[in-house]
Amino acid sequence: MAVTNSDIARMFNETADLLEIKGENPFKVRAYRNAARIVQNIAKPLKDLIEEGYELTKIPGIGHDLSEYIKEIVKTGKFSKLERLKSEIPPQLIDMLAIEGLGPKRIRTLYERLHITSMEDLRRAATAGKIEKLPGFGPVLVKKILKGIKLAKKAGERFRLDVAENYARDLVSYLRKIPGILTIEVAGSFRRKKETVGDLDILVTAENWEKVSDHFVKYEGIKETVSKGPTRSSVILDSGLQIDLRSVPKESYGAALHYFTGSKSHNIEIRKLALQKGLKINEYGVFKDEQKIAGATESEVYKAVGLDYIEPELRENRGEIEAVQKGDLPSLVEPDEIRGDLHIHTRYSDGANTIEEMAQAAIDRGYEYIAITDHSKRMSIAGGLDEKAVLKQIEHIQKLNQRYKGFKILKGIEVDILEDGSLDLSDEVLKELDIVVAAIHSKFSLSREKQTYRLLKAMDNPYFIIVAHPTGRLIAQRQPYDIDMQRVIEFAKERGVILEINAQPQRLDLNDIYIKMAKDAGVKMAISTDAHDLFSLEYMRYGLYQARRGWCERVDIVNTKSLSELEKFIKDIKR
Ligand code: DGT
Ligand code: CA
Ligand code: CA
Repeated sequence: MAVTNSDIARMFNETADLLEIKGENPFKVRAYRNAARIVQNIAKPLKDLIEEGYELTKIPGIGHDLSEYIKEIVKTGKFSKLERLKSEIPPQLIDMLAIEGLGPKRIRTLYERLHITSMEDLRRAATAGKIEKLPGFGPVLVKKILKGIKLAKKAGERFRLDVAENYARDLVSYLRKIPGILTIEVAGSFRRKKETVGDLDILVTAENWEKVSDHFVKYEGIKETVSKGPTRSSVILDSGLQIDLRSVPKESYGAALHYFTGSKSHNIEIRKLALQKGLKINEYGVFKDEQKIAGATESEVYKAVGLDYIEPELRENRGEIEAVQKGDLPSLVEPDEIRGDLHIHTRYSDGANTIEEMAQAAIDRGYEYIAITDHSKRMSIAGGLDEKAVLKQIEHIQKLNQRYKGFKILKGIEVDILEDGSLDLSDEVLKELDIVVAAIHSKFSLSREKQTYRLLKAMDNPYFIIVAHPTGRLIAQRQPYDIDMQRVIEFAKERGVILEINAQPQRLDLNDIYIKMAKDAGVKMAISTDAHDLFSLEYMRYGLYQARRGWCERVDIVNTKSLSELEKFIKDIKR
């Protein structure tokens, strides 16, 4: 069984939920939720770490018990504590967790007070007006629950790119071992690096499809085989992720890859172009009067319709076809152009590693610089720094910098933007720092007017350099706060400040659309990992994908600059 970090995190979260439904000790519940968060944040598969003989307890936050649980899950694919809990709780109570507005606490109340154990019980009690009278419920919530019961039946869930990547990696390495398999490639939205994917579309070329398909449906961790056919088989994994596996003839590979990479609306535009040239295009090739004229490679397909190759990240029908026709397709920013990371936490606030460890990990990645940006005082739950602590950290960094050659730690802060748009530290302290990253962490529900004013006012501070995670969204968890991004972008241009592309796969904030808007407005961006441990420096690539989807070139991204260029650029922002 191919166990990913996301699988482990999911099991820990489920365990926490079920313990809470049972009314267990809140500390125990919280311990599992913390564990899930830690596991989810480790960029390297725990399975690999275990195989390499790495001692898991060395990972901050993972103690002896947790390390044993992880080993059990990786080894067996199951978590016995969770299995036991599942057998003790009516299964439909667990399903209710998927309903918006129903968390473990409320489910417990429903069970204790009204003896609800099934969706049907729930629906009936809701319509009979019994639920709205319970403490912590009310008519608005009951409406939401009734809607949720319907939604739960459809549940069109999408998967975050990093989560899908975990599943894809393991499945592809399983498929690779099948004898006679020649090539494997994941197409679809996954190849376009969309922030979430609906399903995985995998293309294979093989000597014997039959055999490949037989092996495929035997993959461990399959919940359901949807279909098994002559050119395509589909399964659903335990996590709910659907996999479409397709067999492609070698001579049509490029045409198939192009077709199944999409997007659908990009494909439609390409097909229109082909028709204008008297050509027909489909997943088997490009045809002129029934004669195949192209199809082995994607470049061939594009060439046949008179175009240069278009990178998958651009294939969203957002102007890429006109651009390529005019010869001004962007030359997208590349991973090896990134020279540093400008948003990093350490143990000084809520990070798991020391400054020294983060710096070493950055040096190992070949970076020229990082900015240490711990939280400011208002973020006291995260152990934020007051003015004295900032000055102490500055001294520490200055001392450390004497050690390095060709590498520099920039003295920074992630300063909290308060409700009125002022910053959480005084200018006297901010001016001692190389780089001030600022973010909204509270009062998400302000009106659009107020929220926008709050951020613009903050950006007007003379030491303000980068807006961190500008919209505050968490993918599939939290909506962005209501803010006029058009105005934020205009003001960023006017004021010369930098917008962050937060690379954490659950944030990706700015998203691809805003990135393109910012680029078009001439605003510079920083791709930053917001790393809270050294593994998370790996997140850089997720930010890069979105930057590429937003048409960014090297010049649009400030952390492609050399240290001296960057220092000059920052100096010019300060007033
Ligand atoms: P997803 O899975 O919702 O994240 O998005 P995609 O883009 O992976 O979409 P999916 O899985 O439905 O289909 C994979 C690709 O197949 C899609 O990007 C383009 C191609 N495709 C699917 N249906 C059609 C169609 O009706 N016409 C054309 N031209 N292409 C299609
Ligand atoms: Ca797909
Ligand atoms: Ca599909």
